[in-house]
Amino acid sequence: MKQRKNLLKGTLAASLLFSASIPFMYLQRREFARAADGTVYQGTMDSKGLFEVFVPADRKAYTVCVEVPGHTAEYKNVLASIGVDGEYRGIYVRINPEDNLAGDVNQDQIIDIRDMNEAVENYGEQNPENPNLDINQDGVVNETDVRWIEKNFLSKGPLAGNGNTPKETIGKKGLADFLKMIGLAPKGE
Ligand SMILES: [Ca+2]
Ligand SMILES: [Ca+2]
Repeated sequence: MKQRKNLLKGTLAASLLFSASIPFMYLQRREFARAADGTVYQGTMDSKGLFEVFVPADRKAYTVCVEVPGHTAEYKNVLASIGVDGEYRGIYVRINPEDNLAGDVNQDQIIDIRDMNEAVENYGEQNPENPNLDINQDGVVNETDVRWIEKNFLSKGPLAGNGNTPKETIGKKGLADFLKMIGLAPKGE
């Protein structure tokens, strides 16, 4: 008997074209579909960021997730319908290019002063223990990474809980104070 499968397809957030310093094929990331029972189906991605995940052709709902270190996660719920007899049925899952926001160092799905704090504490570190610190994946915690936190400062990813509010300061220290600690000035100053 032929295995019937649905093909879920999507394009990786275009914003990653700018936040990653390396080609897609070398990018650390994970694309997968999760069924309601927790079963995970790994996907594949081509060099242009087009990804595919095959899931069984049934009436279950699947959550398609794209995770990239240092970025907020993106997901889409898909109700996969039964495929045509013996044939693959393609469903396009579109991922909003504005999502997978760069700058989420501590992976709480928001970008705030806590991410900046951790980046400043580990500034200049090579191949950091927390891979989320190296947002552009060039092997070092550097200005490029810090600028992404600055650019998306106080943004929330789609998986951030309602009670998860971005923090603007730690004590009395804000973005400019943390930038100053590593010899940088805020953009536009
Ligand atoms: Ca965060
Ligand atoms: Ca970096």
